[in-house]
Amino acid sequence: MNFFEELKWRGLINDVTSPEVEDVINNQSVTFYIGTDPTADSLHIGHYSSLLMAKRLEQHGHHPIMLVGGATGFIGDPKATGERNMLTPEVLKHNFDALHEQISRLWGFEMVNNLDWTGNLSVIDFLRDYGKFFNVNYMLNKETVKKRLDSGISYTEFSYMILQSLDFLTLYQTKNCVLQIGGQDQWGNITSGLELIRKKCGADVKCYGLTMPLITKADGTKFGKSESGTVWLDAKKTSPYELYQFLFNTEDAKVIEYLKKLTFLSVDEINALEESLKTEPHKRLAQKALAEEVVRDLHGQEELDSALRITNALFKGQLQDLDEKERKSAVKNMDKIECEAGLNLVDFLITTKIASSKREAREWINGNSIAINGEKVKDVDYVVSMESCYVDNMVIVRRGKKNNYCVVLK
Ligand code: 383
Repeated sequence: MNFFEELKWRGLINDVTSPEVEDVINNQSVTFYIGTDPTADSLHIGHYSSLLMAKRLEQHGHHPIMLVGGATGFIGDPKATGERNMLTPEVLKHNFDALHEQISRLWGFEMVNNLDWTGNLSVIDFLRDYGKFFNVNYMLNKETVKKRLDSGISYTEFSYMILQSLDFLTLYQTKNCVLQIGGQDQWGNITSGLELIRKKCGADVKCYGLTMPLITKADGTKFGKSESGTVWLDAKKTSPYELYQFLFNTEDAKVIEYLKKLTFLSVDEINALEESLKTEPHKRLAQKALAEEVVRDLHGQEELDSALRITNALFKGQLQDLDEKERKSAVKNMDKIECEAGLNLVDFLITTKIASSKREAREWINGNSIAINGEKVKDVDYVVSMESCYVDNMVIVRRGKKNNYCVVLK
């Protein structure tokens, strides 16, 4: 399998703008770029495979440029669901700085900002030098615009593709950047950039585009949302433990696809995991490998160890072993039950609806199946007070081997 074939095997190629792309990627060394807009102050897991693709190309000898759209962020790439809310300059600056820091820390790519070449462009120059090369009919035929014709699209968002095209042209002219990559939603923007380059620099210019398939869940919906919302790459927004859990819970039907797209595990390693998924699915070795690889890549070995400690502690009920920060992570996504402080254990189990009768509560306690914060409690008169808290004002109750409850004392 050559490099391009491996990318195909990983499911990372949706489309290319010419058959030459395969040779360019396999046998040449070129400068390419990928762009992202500062719509939030962190990338999310949906961006991750695209950035790993840039890393893969870099490892094969190509030079990546990461564009953070300080200009395009003001405009907003049209999305099918409707017009975007405009971000204020302050929010954009905050997001831009955060993304800049995150991307350089995680991948160390060379970075550019399209505000540097569009910030001082006058509207007359924009219309004469670039607008003139865009046929409205051509623009109307692009998927992203077409999808919005019924619901409506502002002139602002309609103009977005001209700005992204101007970026490709500028990077081609100033950095000899000959390839733009992006998700399949970027096809229209990438191809209109190529058109602009040809019109401005000559039809024989060798520039290319490559798109990657969007990652979906087994039911066809967008990948990257958990019960608690978007899965972010920033540990302050999504803890390494939450990320671990999110990936560990991947459906069997999707886990091999995600291993191919989101990790650097080799073809042989992934094939072995696929075999294990077929013959011993209960071991969840593929899910485990996926979660470990991604958490380690993004947050490092120490945070991975900590995520594993939390997972293990909740699984085995050995909660005492966790430190304060781990305890906070562990309880964050548990369902919370509220209860007053100071009840004896039997009344406590009933008020929290963990037990449905006093008899049941006593049976469980006497049968040694109730633990508070990881310690078995056999005394029916045990009082659940503020002193019993595991972290902040929360108590963890465990019944048997499977049920954990997080009770918030008031
Ligand atoms: C801006 C200026 C350029 C080139 C690209 C851009 C951003 C681009 C865009 N990208 C998405 C984003 O910002 O909207 N118009 O969130 C996402 N990307 C990558 C990938 C993806 C795309 O950052 O498909 C998913 O992650 O291309 O939706 O000159």
